[in-house]
Amino acid sequence: MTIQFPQKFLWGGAVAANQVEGSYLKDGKGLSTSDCTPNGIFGDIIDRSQTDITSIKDTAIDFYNRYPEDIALFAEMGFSCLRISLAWSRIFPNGDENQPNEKGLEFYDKLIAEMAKYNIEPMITLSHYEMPYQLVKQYGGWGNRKLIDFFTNYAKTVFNRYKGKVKYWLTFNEINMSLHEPFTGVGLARDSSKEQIYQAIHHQLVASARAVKLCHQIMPEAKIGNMLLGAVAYPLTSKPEDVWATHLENHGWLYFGDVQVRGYYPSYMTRYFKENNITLTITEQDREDLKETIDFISFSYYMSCCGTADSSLRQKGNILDMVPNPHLKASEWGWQIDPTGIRYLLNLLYERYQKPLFIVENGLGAKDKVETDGSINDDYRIDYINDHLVQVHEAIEDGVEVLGYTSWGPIDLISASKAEISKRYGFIHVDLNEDGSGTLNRTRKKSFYWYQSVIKSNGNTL
Ligand code: BGP
Repeated sequence: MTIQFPQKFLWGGAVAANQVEGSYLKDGKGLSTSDCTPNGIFGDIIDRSQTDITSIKDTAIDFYNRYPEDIALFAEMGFSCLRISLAWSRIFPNGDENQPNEKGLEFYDKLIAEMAKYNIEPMITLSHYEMPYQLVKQYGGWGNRKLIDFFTNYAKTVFNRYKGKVKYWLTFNEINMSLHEPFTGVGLARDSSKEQIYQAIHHQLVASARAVKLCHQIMPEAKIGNMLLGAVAYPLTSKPEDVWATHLENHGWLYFGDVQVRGYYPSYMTRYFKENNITLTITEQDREDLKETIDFISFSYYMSCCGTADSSLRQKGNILDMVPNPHLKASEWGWQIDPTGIRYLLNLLYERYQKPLFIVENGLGAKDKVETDGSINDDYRIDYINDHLVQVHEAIEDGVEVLGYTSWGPIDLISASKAEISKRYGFIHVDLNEDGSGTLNRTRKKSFYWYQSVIKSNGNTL
């Protein structure tokens, strides 16, 4: 079949502030929760205001200073969209100020203007795995209802600043991840009770809905979506108990989408809360706020997993605990490779919600070998993305409305889970080693030219 993506399909890449920017205290930026997990989101939580240590994230790939060169390289690949995130702690260093840090905003003014030079549509995530650390220390993170107002004030500030310049917005990155990593997700201690975590998530869902409302009021022409970790599970066997366990497993992440698209908690969650003695404080105003729903759904997809009634089969995955699929191969990091899964997920979400979808993360983390002539022949990365994009096209043929595709880490960046640089996703190589040494020079990998031709042909060279 000749492959052609829709005319206005957006092609590009996605990065997150704390994984690329560096300059972690520059120009008035406050400490963020990400700064306090120097070894990645599953590593130790360290109060950096008290302890003098360093992290590879402090400099990261120095995007804060090198963004003009990087945006030019993205433009050379033909990007029509770039997903970035704002570091909330650059704009509100402590999170609870009334007035923003002008210097922090100026950085994003320049970054957005740079994208505009090349007609690259920015997509902005308001909170990607970080928040001002002071909000955790002083208020107890999202466990405190006050965070709804702080977040709303932050959202309002940036919506007013970037109206007319930024059309695509996302509220919280992988909002369902909080169930697995509560510190990074909602600023809670890892040993928090289920009730505390669900309450904090509730506050975040309300804050998200309030941001959606503000976005609609301030920028009626813009579109705002949620962001889910697309952790789709297949039944491990056809045993009815495994099929049902899988159904429940999928509810564990779909409920976020259900609240954000439908505007209320689904009945299966009411039952789950009741059966697990979880009592949430949900006010009438919260219920009203939740009714403001998103315009599109975005998600990350790296792998699928299996559901089973036998919980002893669970293994520690990288981001999630999961049951591996015996029919799939895995990456060097144990992430199982399943291109069909993205077609399945796109169809599942579209049938469930009938809302446009945006794939905002997908890609292969791998170790790259730099040849003596400096070239990097990353055929494995090309194969991974090629096979996934073919399935995205299949889903479009199935009738799913897909707005665009931003591959994760189009330039090598610091990994979220373990703060490594050797787990590389980029089409662009960054000369940086695990010990922080390296020139930070950027070079084009083989996949750079491959993705460039895919974009130029609108998918025809897949
Ligand atoms: C997603 C996060 C990203 C990103 C990606 C890959 O869960 O939204 O921030 O890093 O996963 O994960 P990792 O960096 O651990 O390979």
